[in-house]
Amino acid sequence: MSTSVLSSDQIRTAVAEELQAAQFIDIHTHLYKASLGPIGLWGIDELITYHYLEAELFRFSDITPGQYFNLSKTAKADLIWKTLFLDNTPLSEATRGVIAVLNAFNLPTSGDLTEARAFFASRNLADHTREVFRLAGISEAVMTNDPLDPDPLFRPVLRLDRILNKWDQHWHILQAKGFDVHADGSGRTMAEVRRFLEGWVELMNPVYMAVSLPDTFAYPEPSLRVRFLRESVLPICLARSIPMSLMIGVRYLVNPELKLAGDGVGKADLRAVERICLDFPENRFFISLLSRENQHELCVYARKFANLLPFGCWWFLNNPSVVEEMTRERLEMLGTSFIPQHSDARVLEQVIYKWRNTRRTLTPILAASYQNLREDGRSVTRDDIRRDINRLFRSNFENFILPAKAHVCPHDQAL
Ligand code: FIX
Ligand code: ZN
Repeated sequence: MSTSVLSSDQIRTAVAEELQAAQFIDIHTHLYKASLGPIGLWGIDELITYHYLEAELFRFSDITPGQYFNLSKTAKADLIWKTLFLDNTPLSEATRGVIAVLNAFNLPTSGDLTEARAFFASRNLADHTREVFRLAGISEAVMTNDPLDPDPLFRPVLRLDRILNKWDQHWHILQAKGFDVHADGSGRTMAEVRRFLEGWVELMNPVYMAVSLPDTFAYPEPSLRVRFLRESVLPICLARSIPMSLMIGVRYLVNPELKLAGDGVGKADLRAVERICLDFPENRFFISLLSRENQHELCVYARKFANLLPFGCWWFLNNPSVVEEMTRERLEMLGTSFIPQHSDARVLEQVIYKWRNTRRTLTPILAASYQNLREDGRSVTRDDIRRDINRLFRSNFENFILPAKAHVCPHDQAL
């Protein structure tokens, strides 16, 4: 316990120390645990060929996407390394992140990749994963898909993009599995999709369900997507007390040639969020929006609907200049009742720089909030700061999913 009142010039140091000491929950990643086999991405070649860096490569190099995507993984990494890290200064968020990972393992940040490749090749993935989580200051990561057996470092999420966004390309898979479903949603399709999802909920025990939605997402609307949400997905979420994560604002493949790097962003009409929260007041919604222009109104909606929990600075927003603006307006309008960040890491070691950047960016923002409070007449203690950071990066999430899962997170046991 530390009830001693902090002086003005002690606040920032206390915030930095408490952020550093806290173990965060990373609520949205594309990581996979080691025991799932070679589907998880890790190591220097995956770090350097991250789709954020592929997008940046094409701005500095005259190689075409067609030529690039025909290269081997090693050749792609060598080209990106030379172009973005040697021939130019790695000043972008994504390039600096690779430098931060190399530095975290005392690896050279210039020259070629020989030593880095040898280092990562020498690592045992399960041990490496624990070391990476320790360096990142996270106790657990929530995966976007799948695991079928419990692993305290990783929590599963049931991802619904193929059902909700690409039913026309996937309905036959369910039919082949014996579900009485139809391309046009007729007959028993809604009930059968519910049965399919209930089976996966039973198997996976997901902490929440999730879907990425386009900037044009509308609700209500006479679409199969909305029928699936209303008749199949949200009733299960309610029955099983599982939150639903809606990540809205993607313009998919604005440049198809760039493949995973080809998605863009669009401002969404948040009346869809308003109506869903109204129509399903017992359901709980994690909401993350991709457009910077939607962020302030998301804070307003979060003040109207307690079943709406804003989370993260997603994707193109995960840059200090935008994270600062979003976090400040969230604190001003929501206090600590939101989740500031998730990593969205696709490559294991990215959590090291993504969470270091979050701590670095949030320190002055949180410190300024406490300074203002102190100047307005209420003293601030280190206990206040510790409690608030725990709420922002752990208990807001745990409480939102808690009714679904009696989860004793590994953080409460010595790792
Ligand atoms: O839909 C998602 O989960 C997005 O985060 C990804 O599709 C996106 O490519 C990404 O990894 C952004 O950081
Ligand atoms: Zn993601």
